[in-house]
Amino acid sequence: MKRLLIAFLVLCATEKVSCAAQSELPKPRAIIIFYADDLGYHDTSAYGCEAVPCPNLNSLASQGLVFTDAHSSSSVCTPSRYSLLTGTYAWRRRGMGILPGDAKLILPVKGEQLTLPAMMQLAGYRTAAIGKWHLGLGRGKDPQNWNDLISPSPREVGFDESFIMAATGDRVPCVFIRNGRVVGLDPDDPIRVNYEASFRFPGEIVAADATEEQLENLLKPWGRSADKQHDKTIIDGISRIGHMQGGKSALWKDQDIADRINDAAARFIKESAGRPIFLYFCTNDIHVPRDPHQRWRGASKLGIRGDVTVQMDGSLGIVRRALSDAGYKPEETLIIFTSDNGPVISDGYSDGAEKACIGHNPAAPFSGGKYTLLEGGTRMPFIVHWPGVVQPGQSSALVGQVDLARSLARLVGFNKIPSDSMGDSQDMLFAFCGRDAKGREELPEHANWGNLIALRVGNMKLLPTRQGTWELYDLAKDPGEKINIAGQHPEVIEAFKVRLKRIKDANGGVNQPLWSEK
Ligand code: NG6
Ligand code: CA
Repeated sequence: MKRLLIAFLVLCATEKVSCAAQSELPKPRAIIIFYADDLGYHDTSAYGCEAVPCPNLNSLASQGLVFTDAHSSSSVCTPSRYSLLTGTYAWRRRGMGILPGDAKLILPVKGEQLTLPAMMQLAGYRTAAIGKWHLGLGRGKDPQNWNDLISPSPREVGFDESFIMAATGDRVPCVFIRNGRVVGLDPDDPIRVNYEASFRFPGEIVAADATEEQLENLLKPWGRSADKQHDKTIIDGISRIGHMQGGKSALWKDQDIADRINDAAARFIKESAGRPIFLYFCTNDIHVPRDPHQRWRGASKLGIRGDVTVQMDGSLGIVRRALSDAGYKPEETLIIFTSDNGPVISDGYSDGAEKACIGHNPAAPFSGGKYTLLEGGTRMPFIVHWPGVVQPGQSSALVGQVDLARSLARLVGFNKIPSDSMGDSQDMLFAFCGRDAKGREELPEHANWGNLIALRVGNMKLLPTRQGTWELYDLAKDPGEKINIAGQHPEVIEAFKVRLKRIKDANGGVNQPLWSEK
């Protein structure tokens, strides 16, 4: 009885602390998620890589809370973005993976499930998605019509404004889409897209079929040796994944992509001045093809890959300047900087990165990177910047990007999350704000290849292999996951497997259909 009473008193005391802490947190007028693409834990000076100077990120890091154990939900793009925006694990959905550029929208639209942006709208924020999307567009069985209003698009998911690339820089269509319409499209030159490898548009010269001489003329010098996926339609001197015809006036120039995304963000911020905003800002950097604007060439000591990282840092500077110009004071502005998946050096083009990055482990001190289940796959640079509210420093709390949905809901005072929404998101607001040093107790990590799911419990990690065996690592002693201690701890393996099964079975389980298939 006495023990119960003590437990009760402790609980009350904790509750009191929580309430006090909650009321101390003001509601930001601007919330920015700055989402880099393929940026690894050790890819910037803010995380110790001096060869890639990122002054804007350094400033964010020195004034903000730098996380050392924050994770994307997956080691590739689409599932990570899906999880962040829905607060649910993407691996619950059958057929989830890296989407082609003509995929249908896989996010729930309003009325299907409450997403993070739709929640922010309900909480009174003006919302925007700017930059890389890669979550599909449109619904229905017919092929995508790029020449009309594309719907559903980010608008139906909860974004008031959008200026996006449909998929990735290396996938067609190579155009920007503003609020569901291709920007700069000439109706007399309609866009057609096809993703069948053997398909050819009449007269199309794809890199795969071209003669040496044609390649010489058509491709930028570094684009000469693209792999078998990236050897289709040539646009702006770079061969892509997929086929595209038409839309000449709307095609992007790769060296201008960052500037166009930055301009769209600055415009949204300026036009929103005075109103609360939620900006989901997704850079194309540092994904392939890496083709930085001339002014960033040579900006790093790590070649082209380092240069696009510095270009990404420039985007951060522009967003921050736009915020301050529009009157959003630093103490009213929450900026969350992170990346969608781990790093990759060579990803389809021989762009010189491999040679320039000799000796650079972009995920250091971890192993693996993009596509993998090792820590490098999902352990992300993650900085929370909110001067005056979040104390500068470092946090080793275990948190997931999937937790942003519920944490931000609490921050903005939204307490009507339907029972079918954000089911995998945990309220980690205090961890994100530096008031809880621990974060989650457990966190699944996902790799698309083989649809494998690892489980972190504290510093221990259970890792399934593609051969059907299990490995166990103690990351506190072995961050590089080199020493498999599964043999010594069969009981831990069994206990973790039970936990993992419980997580998988929760919230509708696995094998749920994609929203685009409903
Ligand atoms: C892969 C591409 C890779 C990249 C990736 C998507 C091949 C062989 N590789 O399929 O180049 O485009 O998809 O990256 O095609 S992500 O960051 O959007 O997940
Ligand atoms: Ca990515």
